[in-house]
Amino acid sequence: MKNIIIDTDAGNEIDDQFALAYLLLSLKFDSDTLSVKNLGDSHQLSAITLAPYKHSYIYKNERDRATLMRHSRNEVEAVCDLCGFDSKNFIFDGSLGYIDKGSADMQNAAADKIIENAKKGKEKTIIIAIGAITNIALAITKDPSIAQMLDVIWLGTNQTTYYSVKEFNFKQDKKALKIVAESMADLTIVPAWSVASHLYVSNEIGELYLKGKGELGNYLHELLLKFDKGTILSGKKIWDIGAVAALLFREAARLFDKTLLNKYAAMKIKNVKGFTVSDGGELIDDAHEKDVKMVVGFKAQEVLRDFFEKLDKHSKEKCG
Ligand SMILES: [Ca+2]
Repeated sequence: MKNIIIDTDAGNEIDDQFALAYLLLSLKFDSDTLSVKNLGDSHQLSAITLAPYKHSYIYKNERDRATLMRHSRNEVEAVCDLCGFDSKNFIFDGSLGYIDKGSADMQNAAADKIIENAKKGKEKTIIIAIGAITNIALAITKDPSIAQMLDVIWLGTNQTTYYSVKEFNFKQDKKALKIVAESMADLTIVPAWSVASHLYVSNEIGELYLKGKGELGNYLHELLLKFDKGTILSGKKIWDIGAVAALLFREAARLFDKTLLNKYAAMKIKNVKGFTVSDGGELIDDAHEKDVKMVVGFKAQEVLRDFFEKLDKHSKEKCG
């Protein structure tokens, strides 16, 4: 059984809530769209860890980091509850500060949980990381021996062809990415622009596929409406489900043949040799031996369809 940890800053935006729900529902239901059967037979969620963040789009005036982390915990608890997952003893607070700023908390429950999982598993622990990558870097710094037992899928940076790579998750803690990229951990990066940015849910889509889809659907719909600008196609990029999708696409490929990844899983990945972060905070390559996997594209509409199908199944199950 492969252990999965999801590391989230759920109090920041709304996409983490979708990603957590997508992961929990994907452990429960087969995917008709992506041809992934029984993910829950081979994978289990073993912890939810909370990442630092410095401001919130949904708790607008809040700046206190400890309060922001409590907001994340509340959001995680709410989504787990609506998915029928008992989150008691599953949520672990992470660092409030960043390695970049020299303010990271070396002692934190999230990093300890990551270390514990990496050490106990026969197989690598998968970490779906959808915030600043601080907790994972801290775990590796604290016990470098665990790095080779980590398989990190991180939503962050932008494609290098985009005008800037300084995306929110990356720019909060660049040194953390440097530590993870240069470690022995497997690292798959799902860039925000222009990969996850295709995962756009407009109000019109929300009306059709979120609203009325059980309590979970209504909760996610309410979150979406926080970004309603009252215009046609107003909505939100649900970036973070891209990291869960990368795991599902990979599983779809594993079930067929890895060499057929692009054909069956509809996700294109390139290997970047020696990928890391320069002292000046820029993304560079050829700096060391390890390959990092960079997702350069996937069929976003398949991901959204898969998510909405699973949400529909869940709502029907809950209703009766
Ligand atoms: Ca996030």
